[in-house]
Amino acid sequence: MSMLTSIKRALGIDTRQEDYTFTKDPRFGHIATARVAEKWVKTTCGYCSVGCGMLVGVKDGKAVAARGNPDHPVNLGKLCPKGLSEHHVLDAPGRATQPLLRKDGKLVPVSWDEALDVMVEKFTGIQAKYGREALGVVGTGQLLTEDTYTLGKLVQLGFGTRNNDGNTTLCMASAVSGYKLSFGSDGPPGSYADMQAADVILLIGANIADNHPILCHRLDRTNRKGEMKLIVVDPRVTKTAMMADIHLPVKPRSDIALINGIAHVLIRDGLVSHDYIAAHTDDYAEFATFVEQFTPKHVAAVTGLSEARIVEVAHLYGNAKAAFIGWTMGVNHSTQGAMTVAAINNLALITGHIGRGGAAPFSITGQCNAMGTRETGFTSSLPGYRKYENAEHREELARLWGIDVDRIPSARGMAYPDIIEGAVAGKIKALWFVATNPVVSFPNFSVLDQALRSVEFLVVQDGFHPTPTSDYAHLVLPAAIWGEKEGTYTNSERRVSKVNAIVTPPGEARPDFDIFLAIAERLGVRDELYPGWTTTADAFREWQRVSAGRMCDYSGFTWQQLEDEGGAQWGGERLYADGVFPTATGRAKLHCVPCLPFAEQPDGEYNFVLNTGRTVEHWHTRTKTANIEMLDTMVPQAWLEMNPVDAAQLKLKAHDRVTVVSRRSAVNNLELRITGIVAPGQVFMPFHFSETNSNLVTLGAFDPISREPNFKQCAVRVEKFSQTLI
Ligand SMILES: Nc1nc2c(c(=O)[nH]1)N[C@H]1C(S)=C(S)[C@@H](COP(=O)(O)OP(=O)(O)OC[C@H]3O[C@@H](n4cnc5c(=O)[nH]c(N)nc54)[C@H](O)[C@@H]3O)O[C@H]1N2
Ligand SMILES: Nc1nc2c(c(=O)[nH]1)N[C@H]1C(S)=C(S)[C@@H](COP(=O)(O)OP(=O)(O)OC[C@H]3O[C@@H](n4cnc5c(=O)[nH]c(N)nc54)[C@H](O)[C@@H]3O)O[C@H]1N2
Ligand code: SF4
Ligand SMILES: [Mo]
Repeated sequence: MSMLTSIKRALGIDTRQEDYTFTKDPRFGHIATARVAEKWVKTTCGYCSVGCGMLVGVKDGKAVAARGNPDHPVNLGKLCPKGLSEHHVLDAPGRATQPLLRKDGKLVPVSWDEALDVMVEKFTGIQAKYGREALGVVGTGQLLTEDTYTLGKLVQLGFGTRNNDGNTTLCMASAVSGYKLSFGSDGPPGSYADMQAADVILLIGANIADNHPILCHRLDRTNRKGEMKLIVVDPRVTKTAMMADIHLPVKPRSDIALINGIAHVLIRDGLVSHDYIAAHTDDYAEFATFVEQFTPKHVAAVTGLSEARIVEVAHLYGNAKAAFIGWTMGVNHSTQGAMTVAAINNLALITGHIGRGGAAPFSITGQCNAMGTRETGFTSSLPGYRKYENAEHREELARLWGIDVDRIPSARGMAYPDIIEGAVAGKIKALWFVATNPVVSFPNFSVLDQALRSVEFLVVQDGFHPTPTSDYAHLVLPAAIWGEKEGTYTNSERRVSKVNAIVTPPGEARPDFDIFLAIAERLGVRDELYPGWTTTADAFREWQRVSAGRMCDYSGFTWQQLEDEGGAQWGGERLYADGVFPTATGRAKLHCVPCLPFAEQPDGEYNFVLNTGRTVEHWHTRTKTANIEMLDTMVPQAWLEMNPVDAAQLKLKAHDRVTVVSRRSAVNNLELRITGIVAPGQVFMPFHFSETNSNLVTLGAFDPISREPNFKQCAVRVEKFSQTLI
């Protein structure tokens, strides 16, 4: 061990990171100073949709440090623990470094040429045999916008299958559908700044303290201007609920009753804006009649809240100068997700709390580029929020691309859950997963397992291997990840930000974009679909032309400007300031939304409602965060939260190991946490851990409109874990 290393060790400095240099000082002896990176690369965080700007320090070709960009308007220099440790992902163990092809049952290394030749041969062979739509593709909200746009063209126009969707259907689909139902188009109307301008903020099913920490910072009391009231609607006492002025611990899935009840009180007590309703909405009379039944008494019975609380919250919302509603997965992850979003939009519309500073119904997105996927589309919409069923939209795209209009589908293909069920039913024979890990993230694992085993050819394109999903693959394509490629992400407030390459990808891993072009080449469509393209900048330029004049118009942006200015928001700070909506009448639609019980109610045998979600330290299926030591050691395993009343009844003690059993399967060996965070009759577990996979027990029930799964409620029982049972 060198003397320098022993000094570093003695000082408790991590010698592996080599982030320090030492100088001799006559007074203090050796002094450690942070090693100055050779350069700092500006980029955007690749985890969540807050979209923090960051600077990554590079030394000797390695990323050695990450800092918040003090000039970035989103985060003003702050980062959460995942952002601060994000550079470690670039040399984390477990990266996929070479293409692997299954031969005689085993995944063996092959050249890129062989890998892609086989892939194209298999896919086109299967399509020739079973029809073009026998190929299903599932992408992600974690690719660059340029990647997603390129992939959409490849799948829909190159392979000619409509069955193209993304993990975003497990996430944002209900918000997209709800916005379309109310406003005629997707597009979150507000901005983060509205959270500081609002005098009332209602957060529904959004635990932003864990999941959007830097956005949450804007709500911190020290950041509050004036007398803002924070109301949090969540069955759990989350960290965010603990910050609230009013926490509404609603019974699971009673949100629609609460929202309709608020509308009832607003109308009853004259707190609606008749001017806004008359000028900018349709179907108010029907709506007002519909919510008559949602009296405070009725709503109190459904939600478990007191009548007085419901009236108090309605009055706060109705009397606010500017009220903001933010929501995330507690709303979207439901068989009634799309309609719950429409109900939220109703509140904003009848009070005119939309299109003004501080006033917006705002879907907080999840993944770093969930928005980019929505805009470039080719899943539930055509690129640029165009509609499959609109002939003019299709013709416009055909003109822009110089192709025959017949090649553009006039209806969307299968959504993600339907692709999976289609594989089980023998309709989908080949599957391609790009940057998603469904074995951990898709509900009701046994059906997915059947699907993955049923297809004739399964390709998994991922930055890591093995993953629980790549273990099933016939072909694994090693991809570059965040920090190894260049392009843009769009955050929750429609801010398009620049993402830069910091290091080169490990081994033979290649950027997703390069992989798509190489496949297009083999399909013989490269010149037609991507004329002269070599880099993602080419994709960005075409996307600018395709989005020009649309709501999500990128035509005025340049990459340089996005990098220099910390991004730019398409649509400006807020949409619908003029009250004109992209519907046939130019008015928004009010919807009558019934509150239905969730699909699988607890009973004598399965007596708990299981809720699943997240914690600040981990990202989704942990392919990244399990490999970042400082994050994984903070939260190394999953747990189950249970109320003390239930634990006493089941004679369980803190730290007991338990098994969660549903009608479908069981999750073994979870640590029990006895806590008032969950109400009696409910239990909660994080979904991050493949070892204790929550989706073994969750339910395969989907929203009929958005196709989003009902991840947040299913019926389970809890037993003491017994080693002998496994
Ligand atoms: N640290 C971290 N941050 C992340 C992610 C991550 O994996 N880790 N993932 C990102 C992604 S993709 C997403 S989509 C977001 C998700 O962000 P969130 O939506 O905040 O995350 P969840 O924990 O899934 O669910 C939010 C809350 O919904 C509540 N809930 C459950 N049932 C109901 C109900 O019936 N009604 C109401 N009102 N609430 C209910 C849960 O108790 C939970 O507290 O986070 C993003 N940020
Ligand atoms: N029970 C339950 N299940 C849930 C949820 C829940 O709350 N409860 N939440 C749902 C939600 S909201 C979401 S968004 C999903 C997320 O579910 P997934 O999409 O399955 O989650 P990730 O772990 O983010 O998977 C992304 C994969 O892409 C790889 N990857 C990362 N970057 C790149 C890249 O640039 N290129 C390529 N090719 N690969 C890359 C990663 O290694 C990882 O394997 O989970 C859903 N599942
Ligand atoms: S809040 Fe989200 S975007 Fe910001 S540093 Fe954390 S994970 Fe990254
Ligand atoms: Mo998500």
